[in-house]
Amino acid sequence: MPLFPHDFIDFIASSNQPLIMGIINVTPDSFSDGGLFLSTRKAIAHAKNLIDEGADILDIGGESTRPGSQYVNTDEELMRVIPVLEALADTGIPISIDTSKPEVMKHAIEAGAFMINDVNALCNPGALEAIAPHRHVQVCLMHMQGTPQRMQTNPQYKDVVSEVKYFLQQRIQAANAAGIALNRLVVDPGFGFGKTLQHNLSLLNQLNEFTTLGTPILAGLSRKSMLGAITGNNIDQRLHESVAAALLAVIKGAKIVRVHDVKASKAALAIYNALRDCDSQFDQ
Ligand code: 9MG
Repeated sequence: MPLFPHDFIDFIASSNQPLIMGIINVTPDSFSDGGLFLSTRKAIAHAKNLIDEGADILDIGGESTRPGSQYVNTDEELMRVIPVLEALADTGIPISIDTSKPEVMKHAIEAGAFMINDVNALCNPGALEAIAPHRHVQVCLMHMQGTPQRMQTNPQYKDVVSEVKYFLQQRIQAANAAGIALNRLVVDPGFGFGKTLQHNLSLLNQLNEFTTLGTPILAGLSRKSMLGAITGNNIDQRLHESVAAALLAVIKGAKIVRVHDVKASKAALAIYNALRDCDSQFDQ
């Protein structure tokens, strides 16, 4: 059933099941064989496929944030994401836009985005102000050390869990001070964003530490190099480890998992849901 804008915050808060966010990249990285028109059509077709597979939310991104990726200017990013967002508006599925640029945030919200997924945690000048007036819009504040271009060059922490948590706490406070209420926020420790394998594992293992921040937790582990570092599999062969990681993130407290492989993740989480429901019946 289509959601009305003001229902989205309730939808996230009240869902007693983990939610699956399907990833849609509208970037030349993923569409190396054609121009923007072809990329747009492929992205829309891919999005419809993920909806059929059971995605609860779609996250559309026009600028790659992979380690070493290059900056995309505002006009180019808008040309990539807005047509895809508009084409999906009548599907009723809540759309998140993965961007750190205030101008893209504003246009995306006007075009019907329910959520902004900012890997820069609204740190860019003007980002807090772009979001604050739109009271139906949810925001994901993600932690990153450094920038995508250089973040994997020797990341350092004394205590990764406390430092990431402290950063997210500060960003929650900044958002609240700008008029963005706590119920509009989601936090994400940013797996792979300026972190070694050991840092990522500590964050996953202690993900439930982040529940005390008072917001839902989003986790994105799908196909990431930390998984390949453990199994030795290439990026296009990381289905099994991605599903395992999504399931573990949920067990450790994630409410939303950001994934490429919706169908497989959905099946794994169905087992989790069945077990959790059986326990709650048992408890009564
Ligand atoms: C855009 N993007 C890539 N990886 C991500 C992750 O782990 N979390 C969030 N929120 N966004 C991500």
